[in-house]
Amino acid sequence: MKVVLIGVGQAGGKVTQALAEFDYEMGFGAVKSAMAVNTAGADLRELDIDTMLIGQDRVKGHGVGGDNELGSEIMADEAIEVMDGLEGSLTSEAEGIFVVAGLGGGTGSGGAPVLARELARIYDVPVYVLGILPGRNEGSIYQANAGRSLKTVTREADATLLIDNDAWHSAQESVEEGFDNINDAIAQRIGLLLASGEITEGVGESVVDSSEIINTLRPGGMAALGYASAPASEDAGENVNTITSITRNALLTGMSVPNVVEAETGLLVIAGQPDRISRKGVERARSWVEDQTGSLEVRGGDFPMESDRVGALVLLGGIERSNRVDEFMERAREAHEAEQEHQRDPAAEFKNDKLDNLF
Ligand SMILES: Nc1nc2c(ncn2[C@@H]2O[C@H](COP(=O)(O)OP(=O)(O)O)[C@@H](O)[C@H]2O)c(=O)[nH]1
Ligand SMILES: [Mg+2]
Repeated sequence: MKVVLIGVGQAGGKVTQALAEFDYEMGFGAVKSAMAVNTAGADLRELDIDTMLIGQDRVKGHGVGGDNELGSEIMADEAIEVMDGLEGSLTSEAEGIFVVAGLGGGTGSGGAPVLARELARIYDVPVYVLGILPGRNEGSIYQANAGRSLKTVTREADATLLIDNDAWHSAQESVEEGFDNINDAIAQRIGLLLASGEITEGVGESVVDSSEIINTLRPGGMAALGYASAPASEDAGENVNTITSITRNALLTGMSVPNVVEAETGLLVIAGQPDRISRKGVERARSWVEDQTGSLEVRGGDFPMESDRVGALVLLGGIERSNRVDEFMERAREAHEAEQEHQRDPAAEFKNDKLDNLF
């Protein structure tokens, strides 16, 4: 699937760059262009893709802190300039636009929904948001920001592909230490998904094409991606169980949003050497995904590539009703309420021993 990427904010820019680099290094050619937009000049200077500084008149290149309302105001004022900056890259070739952002901060959190809305007004191709959710250990302001942003972004984007920062980092490292590794994992997995719709060599009927990705994201709302891989035998007949077990791992332990069980749609992509991919394994794996998610619309396809491993990518569309998303929204709501309470309850400040005696 040929895409244009626009990163908004710090996480957005870094993940966009990681995706563009992975696509380029692998020679896939799915990423047609990549640009990063930010209110913080310092964050942009760390990138080597095209960049655009916005909000200079208001924050003078210093960023918006965690103020996502300011982030959204600035984007509303300058979305036209941002889109002008993209003009050359949004050729007739692009099949979709991905706005990439961390939803817990300020610039990306506030800016991504506004930019998605403006892009959707102008372009016919679908506008998706690749949204990063803060991990459990991030502060309550991040949770509250992300909750608010998630609501808006799912309304404005054609679909929002979510990645929980707790999902794809190894247990040994903290989220902060692990950002580069998480970004690499995101780049590889999303990168493979996009590339899977691009392979035309050695095509069999079973090869994935872009429209299957688009159709899987068609329900809108929230989407998630899972991945797992394992060594493959040279004999396809011996890989039946390998394919079913990597599919199970992708869905049960490898999802970008953990514990998603129900989905409206699914796409199962099996990546590997064509003569190692067992048709029987693929069919079994696909009907298992249908059973597991309750979806009656699970597509399937191969992604032929040179490797002695096989990989399973599971894209799920319309995941609103998952426990993990509910849990996140609950966390965000609590954080938001705590913040409100803090702001509007001056009485809380009088609750100390000295004053108790006065009443
Ligand atoms: N996966 C990932 N998350 C990040 C990275 N940098 C920041 N984040 C997370 O993204 C959210 C927003 O932070 P940031 O992008 O710095 O905010 P912004 O620059 O104001 O949009 C927070 O929840 C961060 O924890 C990164 O490089 N990778
Ligand atoms: Mg930051």
